[in-house]
Amino acid sequence: MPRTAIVGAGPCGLALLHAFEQARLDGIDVGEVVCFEKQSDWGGLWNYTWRTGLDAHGDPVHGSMYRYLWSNGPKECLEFADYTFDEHFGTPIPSFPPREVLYDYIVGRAKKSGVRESIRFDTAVRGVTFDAESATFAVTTESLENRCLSTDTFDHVVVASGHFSTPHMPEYPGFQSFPGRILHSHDFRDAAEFAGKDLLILGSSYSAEDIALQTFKYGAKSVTIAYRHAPMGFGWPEGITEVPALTHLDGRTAVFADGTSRDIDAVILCTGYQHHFPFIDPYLRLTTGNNLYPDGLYKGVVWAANPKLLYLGMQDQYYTFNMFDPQAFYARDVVLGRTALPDADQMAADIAAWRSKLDAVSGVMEQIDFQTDYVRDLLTLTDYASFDLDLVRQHFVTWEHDKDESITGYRNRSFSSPCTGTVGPAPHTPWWEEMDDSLSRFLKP
Ligand code: FAD
Ligand code: NA7
Repeated sequence: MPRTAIVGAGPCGLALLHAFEQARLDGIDVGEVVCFEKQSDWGGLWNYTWRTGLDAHGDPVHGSMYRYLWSNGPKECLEFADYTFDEHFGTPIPSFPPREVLYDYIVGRAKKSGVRESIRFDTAVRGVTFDAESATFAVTTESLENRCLSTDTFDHVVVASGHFSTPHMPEYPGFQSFPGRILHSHDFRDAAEFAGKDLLILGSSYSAEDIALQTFKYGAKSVTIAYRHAPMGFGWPEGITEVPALTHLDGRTAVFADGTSRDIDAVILCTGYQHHFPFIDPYLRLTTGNNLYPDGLYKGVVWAANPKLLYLGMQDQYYTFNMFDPQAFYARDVVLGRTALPDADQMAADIAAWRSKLDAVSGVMEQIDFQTDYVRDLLTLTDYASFDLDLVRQHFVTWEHDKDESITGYRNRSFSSPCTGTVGPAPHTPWWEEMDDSLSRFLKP
């Protein structure tokens, strides 16, 4: 039976372990499955760390999440179809939970499926090479506790190491001599640090949107967001403004493309992340920017150039856990030979068809439809539990409209579960006034 290595025990790695466990429960011999996780615990990005820079072992810190992070989409749009929020919490909860609540939910399913013993914690994957003769991978890992390297042979490798961890950090003229702090959103932890400050944020996507709101909510004096191509255009509270691209800093003065300028105390680069896989041999390595259908992956999962290598969760994400799950079930079936792959030409044609469909996509609503279609395609290929995908799509559309209506109020809205129909109750405190992001506070009736 096959030996399978999984890199990372975040939501994607845990989804795959769960998928293998479901097959095992059905009496299928899944072979040997080992998940290597460089952190001491599971949950990936949801496993919050105060650390920035290097971790306790001298590796780059994986975590990019920060205090006061509430889900940026409705929880009903990410619900596990085979482990609902109702099952986990035993009572309906509001639609936009803070990080600790979602972490609890992710871990709840992993505990229920009993997959912890398949994970080797504090173990970093340092090398993945393929031997064509034996058609196996040599996976080199480092035990971070004793610094021992060891190499094992596997038939399949599944990369689930995430792609929102290695920052993309552009430099602008004047950064070198700026007297304040310049940091990337990857290193942002506590909004309260910026209380009383005039802040400049670069970028116009999710991190820029949320960190602008967070810092202002927790006391920043002003927040200026400089966009490169187009403003986000939300109805920001007074004190947050969007301006055209930064041209340069002159001392602590930021100068923008329209000739205006502002004095600022700190800069937060919300400029995105790199897909970074230093542990994989270059010819096996996925090379892509952050988009909805990375090139080279059949069904968004199988590395077409060598189908014994698979990647999970490498797409830009509207859908998250309920996309990772069908990906994981599909990956499992490919590994176990329960799903036959077409020949190389057919895989290339399928990838090309999705990529050209993506090229024609314009605007947020079409992006949502594209990813919905992708998830729908995956669901037809797997025995993952069914859920009302059209309702999830509709929720995403409503959510986008809610944000346009009120960027500080959209997290007070309620959505219905695509699995159980349960409607999330309104939160006891409007999000804009809620300062405490703890699980106990959120679940308080
Ligand atoms: P990760 O969560 O990144 O997990 C990857 C795991 O791989 C980590 O545990 C890491 O330690 C491990 N790893 C990496 N390299 C190695 C190695 N060489 N050896 C061993 N282990 C390794 N999604 C939502 O649904 N809702 C949200 O509100 C939301 N907010 C977000 C906010 C921020 C700031 C960020 C950055 C992302 C957010 N996301 C959100 C998206 C997030 O990407 C997914 O929810 C999810 O965490 C992705 O899971 P993953 O398993 O692919 O990757
Ligand atoms: P994204 O969604 O990849 O967005 C990156 C943003 O950074 C995007 O708006 C880019 O501008 C902007 N960018 C990139 N390079 C530059 C430079 N050189 N100057 C100015 N702006 C730049 O990353 P996020 O961190 O926002 O979101 C990632 C995940 O974290 C997401 O899933 C969330 O849930 C949380 P562009 O739009 O291309 O003009």
